[in-house]
Amino acid sequence: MFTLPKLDYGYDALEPVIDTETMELHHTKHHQTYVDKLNSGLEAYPKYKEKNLEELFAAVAEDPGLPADLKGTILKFAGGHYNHSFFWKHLGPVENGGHEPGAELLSEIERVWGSYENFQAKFEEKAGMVFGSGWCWLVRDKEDRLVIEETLMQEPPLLKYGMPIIGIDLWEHAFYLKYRNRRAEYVKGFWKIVVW
Ligand code: MN3
Repeated sequence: MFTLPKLDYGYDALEPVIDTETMELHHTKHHQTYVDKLNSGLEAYPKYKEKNLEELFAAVAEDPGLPADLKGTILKFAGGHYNHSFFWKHLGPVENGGHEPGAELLSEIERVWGSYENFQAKFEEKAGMVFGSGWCWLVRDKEDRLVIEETLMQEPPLLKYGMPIIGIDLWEHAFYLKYRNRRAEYVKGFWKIVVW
C-alpha cells in the first residue's frame, strides 16, 4: 500500500509564494487522490502491489504486454504520486530571498547555460510553453547531461528523460487560487521556495 508522505513544513510555510489553502488542498486532496487511485488500480495485480514506484515505471518501459489499465494506473497515479512526493521534498520556506544550487551543481549549470540567471530564464521559458496540465523539470538525462524538459499530465520524468533534480507542478490546481491566469508569476516565485 502506498501512503501520502508527510510534509517537512506546515501548509503556511511557503507563503507568500504558495498560499496555505492551495498547499492544504494540493496535499490532502489532489496528492491523496493519486495515492488512493494507485492503490485501488493495483488491487487486481497482486504481483505489482509488491513493487516500488521505480519498478512500476520500469514495467511500463520494459513490458510491451502490460495490460492497458495497469499501464494507465502507473502513468497517471504512480506518476502523480512520484511527482508530488518529489515536489514537496524540493520545496521549503523562503530564506534570505531564495535558494541556490550547491557549488558543484551550480558550476555545472553555469557551464551548460552560461549563468544561473540564464538557466532560470530558460527554465521559465520552457515552463511557459507547457500547454495544459504538466510539469517542467531540470533533469540529469541518461547521458549524464543537464536538460530542461516538460512532461505532460502525470508522466514521471524518469521514464522519458532521467533523474529529476528540480521540478514544478504546472497544473492549475497548483497555483490558480492565488495566481489565477498568471502562471508565469507563480513560476518566478518558485525560485524563492525551491530546495535543491
Ligand atoms: Mn499537483
